[in-house]
Amino acid sequence: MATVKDFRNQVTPNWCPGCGDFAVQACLQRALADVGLEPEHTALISGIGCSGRISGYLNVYGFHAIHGRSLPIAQGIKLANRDLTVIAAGGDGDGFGIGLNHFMHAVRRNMDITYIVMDNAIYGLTKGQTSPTSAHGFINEKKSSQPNIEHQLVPASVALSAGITFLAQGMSSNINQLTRLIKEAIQHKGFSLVNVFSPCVTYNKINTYEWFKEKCLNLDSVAGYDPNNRIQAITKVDETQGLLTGLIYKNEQQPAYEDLISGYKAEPIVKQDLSMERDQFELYLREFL
Ligand SMILES: Cc1ncc(C[n+]2csc(CCOP(=O)(O)OP(=O)(O)O)c2C)c(N)n1
Ligand code: SF4
Repeated sequence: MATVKDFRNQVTPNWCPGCGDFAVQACLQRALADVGLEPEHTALISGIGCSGRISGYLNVYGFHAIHGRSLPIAQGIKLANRDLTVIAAGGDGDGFGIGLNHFMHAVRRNMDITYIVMDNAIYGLTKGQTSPTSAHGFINEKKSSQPNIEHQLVPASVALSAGITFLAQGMSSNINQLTRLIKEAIQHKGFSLVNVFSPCVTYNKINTYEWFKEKCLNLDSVAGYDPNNRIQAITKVDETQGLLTGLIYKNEQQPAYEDLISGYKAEPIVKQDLSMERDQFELYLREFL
């Protein structure tokens, strides 16, 4: 059985010292080992951004996609080989800005993949512009003297309104909770989102580790909170403006997209003879052109 070490590769991440994404990588590696996966049965597809580099840092199949497009690629991979555990990952700009449309459709489609967003409320890679999760009034003094005039998007609200079947939020400074949430997300049969408050220590001097710790309500300590209750989930997200961690909502009754397609015979992609397919394709062309 694979250990945490088996999920590491030799590449040294070039994230800034203290970046929250280090913890996400560590928790993901631990979660993959804990659920009993093997590297060759796992694919990690990431978008563009500092966070998007994560697919190069794990010893699993990796695909560093284009900006905002990790989810369509992840869904294609899952449909092509349902034996793979497919994880998509990226930043808040990647997932909730340019990729928001794909996010909402992936949610309502409910394919069995896990999406991990490293939410630092900023565009880190491009040096600190506001992102969809930057608060109204947010200022990055290095970028602009003007406060953000746009209003913030709350990913958890968007996810719930699109019909998500597994919704969790964690923070980089709480690795036990984050590892547990990633494990549960991977084990969930359907689309799961783990939105992680993962501070950018270089460009975001407002939404720091301390800030998230102080502002976020930890659902683990809320007596009587029932993550199976959608109305409770919507209310809690609304009350806290999305500043909460823990398992927010889970619906195990809805079948995953791929289970609704009849007649699929699971066949690992590696066993397919692609040259045969090419020959057949040539014959097809000769016949019809
Ligand atoms: C189509 C396209 N538009 C814009 C960019 C420039 N760009 C690269 S990363 C990025 C945003 C990164 O922010 P986020 O997704 O939040 O990730 P982070 O770097 O904060 O981890 C942008 C706008 C791009 N690479 N491709
Ligand atoms: S710029 Fe920010 S998000 Fe990017 S690696 Fe550095 S700390 Fe992390």
